[in-house]
Amino acid sequence: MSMKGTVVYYQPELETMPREELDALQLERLQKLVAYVYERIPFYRESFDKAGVKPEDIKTLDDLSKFPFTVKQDLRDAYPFGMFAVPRDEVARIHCSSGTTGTATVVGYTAKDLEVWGDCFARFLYAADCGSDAVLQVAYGYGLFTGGLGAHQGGERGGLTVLPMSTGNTKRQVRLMKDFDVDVLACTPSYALNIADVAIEEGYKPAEEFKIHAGILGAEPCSEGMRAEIQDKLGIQVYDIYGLSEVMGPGVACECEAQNGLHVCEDHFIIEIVDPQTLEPVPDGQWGEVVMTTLSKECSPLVRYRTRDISRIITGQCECGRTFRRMDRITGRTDDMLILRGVNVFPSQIEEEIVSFPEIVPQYQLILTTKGSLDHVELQVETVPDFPFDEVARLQKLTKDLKKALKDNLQIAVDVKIVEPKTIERSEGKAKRIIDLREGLK
Ligand code: DLL
Repeated sequence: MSMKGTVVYYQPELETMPREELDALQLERLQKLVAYVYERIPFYRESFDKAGVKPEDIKTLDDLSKFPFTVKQDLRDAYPFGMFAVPRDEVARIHCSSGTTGTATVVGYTAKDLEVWGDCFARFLYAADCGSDAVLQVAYGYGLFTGGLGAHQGGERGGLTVLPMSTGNTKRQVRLMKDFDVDVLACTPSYALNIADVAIEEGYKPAEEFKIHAGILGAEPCSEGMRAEIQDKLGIQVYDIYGLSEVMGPGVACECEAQNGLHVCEDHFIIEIVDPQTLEPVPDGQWGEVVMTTLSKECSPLVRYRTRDISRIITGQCECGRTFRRMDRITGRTDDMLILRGVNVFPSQIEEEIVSFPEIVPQYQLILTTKGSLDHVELQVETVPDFPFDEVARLQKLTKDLKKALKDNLQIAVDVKIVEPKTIERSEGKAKRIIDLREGLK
């Protein structure tokens, strides 16, 4: 189905606001925000005082770069409610990060914060040609993770019919997708592929038989090849959606019908891209670390939060007419970047190579171990179900070709192990691509 020519706005007065007005709105909100956090959150008072900056120093949007960053550890140090700017009785909901890599980070929302969050998500449901008559299947996890409830309230706010599936029970996801004439699916790309595969295994032809036309898929990197595979199998357009719990949850930025970069909801967030080494802002178009400032959050506002995600600003006006600037798809996180014999590589780049082989499915894991004093990487990939696995010569050739592609295109030398279909565990949420068994890192 082609989306060409379809432009649907949910809040047109904001989404297509002339740039000068948007800049003025951002400046006004930023001045208020900086004064608000200085007054209400001891961490910001101390951090601004230490850096020798005062809220009054924000005279233009560029002045933001004089202010200190906030990092994840600052949120951990404030556990549980030290970063809340409102009293507890004004907190309508609390979400947390999983805490698997340390103390959980806690994020609170006032009733107004939840409304804004819903609006941000709803904008992109409309951009994906889903109006109030659409059925939204939410297959992100519900709970402390922001995916499920974030998509849910976006659907409710936009007036859609919401199907709160959460993750798992994949056969049932498929059945209800068909029986309830679902129009749009919200889940991670890896789970969308899993759902598509199960639908096909169950004997359906979802691309032809299902009504669904859109997927709002995010929470993890997804290569263009993987996107194409999901689009083909389900017969949908896939829109990439970005967000993180600390900053709000899903809906900070999302693709429009042009599928060329993710529009940042700039009425509620300021995006900066900084060089991860020097921490200086880089020019538009240059890759670096995404830094986010919230403009309207009441409970958990953030100034210059270092996300660790790598992206860049896409320059120029989008053909859809939205004036919000676009960020490119996230290639990875600074902390997920592998350095293999001096070559920097993100798992998503490896995924791009894998999906170019028709004999291999986009399921893979990178197993990191220690061999002597060196890190060793084994890439495990799986063949398509009808690959003749017992034909040793074909298997050897495939292994060799994949190794060569990785060497030629990414300049990396890794061991490749091709495993039988269905060996690699399927994802229902964020896919686990890296298994780190290196000594000292457990
Ligand atoms: O993943 C929020 C979310 C839910 C976004 C549903 C989109 C859809 P966290 O669990 O805090 O929040 O993880 C945030 O996930 O810093 C990125 O590294 C990664 N991430 C999120 N969206 C994308 C995306 C949610 N579209 C972390 N592409 C972020 C690549 C993404 N990575």
